[in-house]
Amino acid sequence: MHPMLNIAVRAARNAGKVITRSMEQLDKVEVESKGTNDFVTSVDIAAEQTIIETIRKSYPEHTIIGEESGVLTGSDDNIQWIIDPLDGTTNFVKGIPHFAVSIAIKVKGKLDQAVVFDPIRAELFTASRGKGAQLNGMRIRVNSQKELAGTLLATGFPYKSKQHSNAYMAMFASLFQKTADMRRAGSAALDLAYVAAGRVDGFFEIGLKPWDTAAGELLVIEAGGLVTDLSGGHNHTQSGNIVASNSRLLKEILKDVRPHLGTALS
Ligand code: 2AM
Ligand code: CA
Repeated sequence: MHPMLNIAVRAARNAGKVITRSMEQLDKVEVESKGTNDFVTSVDIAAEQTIIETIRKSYPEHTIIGEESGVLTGSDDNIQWIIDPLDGTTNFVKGIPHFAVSIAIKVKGKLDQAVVFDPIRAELFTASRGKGAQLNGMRIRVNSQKELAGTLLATGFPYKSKQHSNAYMAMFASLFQKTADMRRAGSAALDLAYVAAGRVDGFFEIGLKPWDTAAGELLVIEAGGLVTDLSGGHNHTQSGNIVASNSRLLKEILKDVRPHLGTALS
């Protein structure tokens, strides 16, 4: 295993312990509102702190971008760790056991290593640039489904950007007519990991942040899939609007998404 991936896995497992321990005493977890429909808990902060400490022990010079801490610039800005300590915070707060720790490493702006860890199921998704993607050490691949008929797509609702509700619902309605069914499980990092593992055939969502998707994106690419924005371009990290699937099915998904983009989305 790549030495940086090794540390990322250690950091994710350490954060996982913080999260599962707190889950047993959910009544003691402090929940604060960061903004409309946006929560942060004492656990998000503690888990992020654990990850940062684990990284800093081995790589004090690297830059770290965390959902809760923002940018911690190191002396070597060529290597950036992009971390979401608890993806699926709403699930966690409600006691729904579906969330993950997401850690990605970019080298000179390119995704290089990725970990998505589901501490409840002890499922560790990993990817290294050019070396494929794994679930608990076993190679995973995206599905090869070519048409929407019979597919299961994962998605998330734009709950923090409700101005896009109508456009989103129109995309959803159009896709729903053609697919077998949809899943809205509440963790974008796990949705992408599930695309990589072939558990779902594709994923689309509006208004995500870089730490929600960075690790999942490398998982999907290394599992043989493709990640684009809603127009089929490569602006998804900036826009937060994302589609992931195998390349054939992704084109089919875009056909139902594009007519509803309007001017504000891409
Ligand atoms: P979080 O739990 O870390 O906030 C739910 O749809 C998933 O999307 C979660 O992964 C959640 O991450 C993430 N998410 C973050 N911002 C979002 C937004 N503006 N709209 C929808 N989902 C968002
Ligand atoms: Ca997140």
